[in-house]
Amino acid sequence: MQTIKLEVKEIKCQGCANKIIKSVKKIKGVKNIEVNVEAKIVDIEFDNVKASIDKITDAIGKLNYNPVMI
Ligand SMILES: [Cu+2]
Repeated sequence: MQTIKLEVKEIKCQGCANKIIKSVKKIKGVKNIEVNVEAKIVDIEFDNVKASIDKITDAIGKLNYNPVMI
């Protein structure tokens, strides 16, 4: 299991958070995702055999957000 922390500056409200959560949860191997709207930080726990950082950042990128690893 691996965890990553992403900063997504475009997160403005809970709606943004919900969109990201919904999309990332669809990726196989993602165990948990938490979005802090105020801090614009996304924490994700995932199985690095089934999922990958690329898959996760791609999924968020497709929603027109720009995730940056921190
Ligand atoms: Cu929003």
